[in-house]
Amino acid sequence: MLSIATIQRMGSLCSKQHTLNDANAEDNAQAAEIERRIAQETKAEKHIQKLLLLGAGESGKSTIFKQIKLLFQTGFDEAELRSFTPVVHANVFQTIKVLHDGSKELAQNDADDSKYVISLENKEIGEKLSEIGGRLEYPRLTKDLAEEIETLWRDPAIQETYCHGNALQVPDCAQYFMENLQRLSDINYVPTKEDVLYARVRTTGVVEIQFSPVGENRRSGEVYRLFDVGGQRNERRKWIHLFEGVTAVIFCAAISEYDQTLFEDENKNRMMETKELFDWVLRQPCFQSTSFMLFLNKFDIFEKKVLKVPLNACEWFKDYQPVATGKQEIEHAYEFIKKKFEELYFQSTGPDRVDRVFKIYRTTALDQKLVKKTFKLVDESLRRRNLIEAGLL
Ligand SMILES: Nc1nc2c(ncn2[C@@H]2O[C@H](COP(=O)(O)OP(=O)(O)OP(=O)(O)O)[C@@H](O)[C@H]2O)c(=O)[nH]1
Ligand SMILES: [Mg+2]
Repeated sequence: MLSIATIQRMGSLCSKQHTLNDANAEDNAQAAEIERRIAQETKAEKHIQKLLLLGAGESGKSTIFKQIKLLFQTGFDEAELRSFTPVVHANVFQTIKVLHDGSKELAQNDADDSKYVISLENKEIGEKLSEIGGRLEYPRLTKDLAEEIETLWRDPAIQETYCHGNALQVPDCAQYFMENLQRLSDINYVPTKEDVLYARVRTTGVVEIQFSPVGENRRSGEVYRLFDVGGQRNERRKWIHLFEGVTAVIFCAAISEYDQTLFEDENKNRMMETKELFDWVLRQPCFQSTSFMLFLNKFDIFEKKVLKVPLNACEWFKDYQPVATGKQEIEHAYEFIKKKFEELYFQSTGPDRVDRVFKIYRTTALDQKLVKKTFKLVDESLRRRNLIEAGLL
């Protein structure tokens, strides 16, 4: 429907006499403006579906958010890509500090401590980089610093620490950035799309985008408004303000984190925190008829880890029994976790909510094709649900 103001403006436009070129130009500009407004108003009339990304810190919410921006919205222009340079460089300094300080800690605690002792010639570099990594503001990553970081990264003690770093807070982007130090320290460095997806920055507050997943075979799809929030404990009190009128919660659970502890509380296992958080979200009165899309994320890390670290490192998975090796074992372990979440869902879903939609997806948020495919399924499921609610199915 057009607004009265728009119709009035159209009327005055139609009665104009087109004599001069500049008058024509003005008319064209006005017509374009009207078209823009009509498009805007038509869009506003459509029912906008509210989607909420929830989950603990580092579960991958912002990475999914970035992918949606890349897939269905404007993507990142050069200025936006450049704005990630300090984040990428910060991730490099943070990583090397965690590994350096962690190796010292492990060397003290472990009986077989020699494997964590940094070689003599790298000791000084290590102290210097640890000091830089502890600063509030990091310097730009120069070629010289990158070289020193690379030297330390290659030190066997640091490699050993990285392999046993589950008790430390090593970011998941560590290896990727360490393997790209030369490129990242180039004077003309501009982060790539991949760098942006790997970049880790803790979300504080709420961010949102509006988009429509227009597919190849449809001219216009649903309009979604997607909200990303911070998942660490002190961020969660902001969530509640967003709980009204939510079509679907996309809950991210990082399944690779079953042997890790929280960034904000090193005595708490990350998977146990996710379990309690999912349970809490499921029981929220506002979500009585909200759909739940559970993303079992970080599958790429999970499939490598699960063959080395037994699932029962986590209390929730104490009853896990491995059955095979290789790919078969990975599938078995994944299905076990999926079942645990299913059980939790049904335990935490009261009889008054049995008709809400619950779907589980295996995801790797860094994998664009997979995220696209997954979101298509989410979209289909939500559209189907709308038709059922409208009595059309
Ligand atoms: N390998 C791998 N890394 C991932 C995946 N998903 C996210 N990451 C990385 O994990 C880190 C944390 O991801 P974020 O998207 O920032 O996590 P978040 O849930 O938004 O965290 P908060 O904002 O603190 O709540 C980033 O470095 C991501 O690149 C995944 O599926 N696989
Ligand atoms: Mg985030």
